[in-house]
Amino acid sequence: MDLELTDEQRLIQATAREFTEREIVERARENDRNEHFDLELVGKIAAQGYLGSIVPEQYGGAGLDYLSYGLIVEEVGRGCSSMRTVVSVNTSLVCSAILRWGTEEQKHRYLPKLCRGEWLGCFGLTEPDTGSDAANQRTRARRSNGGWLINGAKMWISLGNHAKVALLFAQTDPEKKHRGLAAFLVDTDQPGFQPQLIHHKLGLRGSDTAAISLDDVEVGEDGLLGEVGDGFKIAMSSLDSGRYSVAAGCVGICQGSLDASVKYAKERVQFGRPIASFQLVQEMLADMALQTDAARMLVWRAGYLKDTGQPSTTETSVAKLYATEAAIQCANTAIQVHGGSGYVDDYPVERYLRDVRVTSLYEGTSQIQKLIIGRALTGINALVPQ
Ligand code: COS
Repeated sequence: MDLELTDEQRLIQATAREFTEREIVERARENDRNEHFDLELVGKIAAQGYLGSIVPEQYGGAGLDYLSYGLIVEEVGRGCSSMRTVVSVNTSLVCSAILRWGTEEQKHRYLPKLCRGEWLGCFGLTEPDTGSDAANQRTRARRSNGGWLINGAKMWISLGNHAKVALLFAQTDPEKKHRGLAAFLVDTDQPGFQPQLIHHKLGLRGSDTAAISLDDVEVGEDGLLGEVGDGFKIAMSSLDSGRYSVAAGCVGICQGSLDASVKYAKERVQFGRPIASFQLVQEMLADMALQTDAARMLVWRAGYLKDTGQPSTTETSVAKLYATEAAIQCANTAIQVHGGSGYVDDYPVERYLRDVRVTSLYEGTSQIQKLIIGRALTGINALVPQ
């Protein structure tokens, strides 16, 4: 694996950094304060090509490699995790699934609009009673009039109130357990699809999160993604991409926490000198730098494996586990460096901490990532009674 970025990747990174500074950083605090899902900003992110960067150009995407996608997500994640969530969900959870499992007709119908941001996509796997045990879907799909009717409920769905297309997972035959699951591309503009905005979140207040009830939601046969029975694999393959994207965003939070802390420590004077000159402060900065580097290298490795077509599920879990936990620690340490100033939103670090807390929960908790890694090491599935 070559650790040197290509000239093109450096340009992509620099462009994403400049765009984030100019457009995203400015608005992140106000959107967080107002719990505002900033559709205008989403439009600008789409215009940059960041909603479909790994989608080939023939389907309206930017046709970039995973490493480049990770560089973009890192920068957006440093600026605003709420906007990073839009990029991750639309690109990794929805577009990557259509790209891998869709028919040509489905790819042409959905991908260009999703890449342009004309439509947003959401990913409906989690339910009120179904989180880590993703195979245990309570939502049901039954055949009706040459199509399908879906009934059930989804929970904690990012973009659920604004998405035009929902990738919904549902059980078609409970006897078959995970092999009965199917994935559907559902038009959200129908009366049976009822999203409700979730308020008062600890973080990601500038993102749109919904609880969705599904009451006889209709979808034609052409909305079935893959075959009946592929649903669980489709969900897992989306999460292979989504976890990578979350991890990359967390590298951005690590870097943002470190940058803010170095700057503040050099400016803040106590005992007659900048606090950056104290060994215990330098120790905090060094710990953050270490975690930032390690998280980034793990993300790059996962990206490299994806770009070279190698299995990457375990390495993606390693990257996601490490980067999310590292980012939580970096954001927390950054507040320690900032002291009282870090406790209010004059500086980005308190938002970093609130925003990052969810990353060790969603797209697979840290405990789930450890079980995936443990299973790869031992060959034993800890979720199945031995
Ligand atoms: N890509 C494609 N297929 C995969 C896969 C992947 N990454 N991981 C597993 N599969 C396949 C397996 O090959 C298996 O296929 P067969 O039916 O042909 O045997 C099938 O899926 C079932 O896999 P497995 O036995 O590993 O499923 P488990 O029930 O043990 O669940 C975990 C595995 C726990 C890892 C899974 O349920 C999970 O990731 N849970 C967390 C869910 C999550 O992240 N939720 C957040 C939603 S988004 S906010």
